Amino acid sequence: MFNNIDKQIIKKIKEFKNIVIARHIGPDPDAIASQIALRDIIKLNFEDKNVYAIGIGVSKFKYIGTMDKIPEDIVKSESLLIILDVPEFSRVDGATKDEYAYTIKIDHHPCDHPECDLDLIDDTACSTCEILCDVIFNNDLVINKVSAENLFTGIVSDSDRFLLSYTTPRTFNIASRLLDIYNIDLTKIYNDLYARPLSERKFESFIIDNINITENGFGYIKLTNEDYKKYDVDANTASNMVNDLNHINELRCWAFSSYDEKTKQFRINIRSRGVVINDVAQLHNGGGHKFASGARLNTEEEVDALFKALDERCKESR
Ligand SMILES: [Mn+2]
Repeated sequence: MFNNIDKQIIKKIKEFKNIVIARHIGPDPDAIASQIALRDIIKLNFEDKNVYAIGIGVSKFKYIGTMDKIPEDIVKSESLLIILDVPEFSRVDGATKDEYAYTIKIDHHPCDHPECDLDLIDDTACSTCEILCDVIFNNDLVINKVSAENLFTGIVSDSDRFLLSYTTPRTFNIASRLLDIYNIDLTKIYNDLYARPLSERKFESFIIDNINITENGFGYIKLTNEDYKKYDVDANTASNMVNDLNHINELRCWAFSSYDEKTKQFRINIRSRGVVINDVAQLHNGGGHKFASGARLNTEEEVDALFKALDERCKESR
């Protein structure tokens, strides 16, 4: 499995004393959970390693674990960098390739070019946490209950509770193994992942009330700062809500544009049921999976152009 790339990864982890683990900007539970779990598992299995999970902390994912600051005396140019759940360095939060001695990527997003010194890509996996579990089990690494719960959290979240098409027998095997061995507290995991303030549910209703739907089954909405303020949500929460619009008969493909004041960019999240969208996203400064993609755009004209292209794709694929 993995053509022995996983063995090479373990070899590199053994080689370096200082290891930094990064993930994508605007993280989701799979990104953070894979980061925290890998950090803790490296510390548990290999003595005397300094391991840091970096990137901006997100308060609502604090239950997964907290981010680290790299101490001043750590020399990055002598350290190993592992990036998780992100196809390209342009989307990595807080690290660049040339700062580090050696770089490794572990990811489930499709990518057609080498990005790191060593890339472990499996775009048939439902989540980065699923790939990590295979690496851990293949190499007989020890894990504890907390890491098992984090890995399970990433799998559940990215597969949307085993609902998306990336869910496979392998996903269930891994989930079953985690449950079987580590006595995972499912109620706590689901509560942490899915309990939310009423304001967020009201914001969801606002989206459903205001989404535009074309005759081709393409739904789109542009979310603004005023909208977030009114419902007391942030741009990240808003864009992650795109998953909640699944299973609406009238929608075959749908996209949110959420303006991010901090980056001055429009973040586009796209989902579909059966319409392939990642090649469209790629032409508009984005990318992702066949049925779950995204993009970051600088102007509203670019947003309109992407929405038009997605509507066209819906029309073509009728
Ligand atoms: Mn992921």
